[in-house]
Amino acid sequence: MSYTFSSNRDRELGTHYINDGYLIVPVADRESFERIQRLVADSAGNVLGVSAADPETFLNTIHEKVRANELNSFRLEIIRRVNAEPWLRSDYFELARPILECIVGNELAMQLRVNLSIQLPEDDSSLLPVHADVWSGDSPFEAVVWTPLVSCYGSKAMYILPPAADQGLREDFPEYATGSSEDLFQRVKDEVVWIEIKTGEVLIFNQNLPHGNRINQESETRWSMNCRFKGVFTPYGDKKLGEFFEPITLKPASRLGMEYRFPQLGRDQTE
Ligand SMILES: O=C(O)CCC(=O)C(=O)O
Ligand SMILES: [Fe+2]
Repeated sequence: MSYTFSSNRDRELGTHYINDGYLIVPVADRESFERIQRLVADSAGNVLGVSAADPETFLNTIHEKVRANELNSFRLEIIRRVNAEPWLRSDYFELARPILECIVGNELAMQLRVNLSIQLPEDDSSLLPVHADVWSGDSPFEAVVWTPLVSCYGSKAMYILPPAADQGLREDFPEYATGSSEDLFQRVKDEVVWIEIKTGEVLIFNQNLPHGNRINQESETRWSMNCRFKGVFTPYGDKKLGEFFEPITLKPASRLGMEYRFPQLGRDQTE
């Protein structure tokens, strides 16, 4: 008989995460989700000088109020405002705490700023071409928690290349490494999985796999937030502890270990 140290459920979720590259689960804390969705909608409303009655309808129809050429400064201003709320990051963490503990660990580092994406219908000016975060300096130990503030389907969503297809791409990679990201997308477009996800759910994905988005051809605007998490003691890429990540759930034994200094030997003993 072989022994195991994790529950059946953790092993099952872990296998899905490894084989599919992502998991979609209900938010662990519905109130936190509603607070965050409301904060983003109210911040957007304040920037525009209008009131956001029903947050989801307001966000879905923001293209009636914001033009593509104003979108990036609008988005950055909302990011600034929502990240100024002291509770934002702890509420964001609560959306995904159990799945993070299952997939990443229970001593976690969290990105200092939660990001926001807005994809207006038919707008080609704010797309994220196919990429893996790890290609541009993220640590391969990071996972992304991606939260839709409106339901996402079709081209309103993001896509990810599953691990099996990523393996195939690796064999052809030298051909594409110097080409355009559009060539790379054409190579994988029939193999990517479009993530269909509703409000009240959260996506956790492996950012080592190629992913991105295309022009949103649906009639609603996409709003999603994303934030990276990793085990505090796993290796860091360009995004360092203190500058980009902050420990959020250090345990007492780790605190003691990090602070520990051996007692100094007396002068006469060292000479
Ligand atoms: O939201 C998207 O479409 C892509 C997000 C992304 O690339 C990321 O969170 O790393
Ligand atoms: Fe990414």
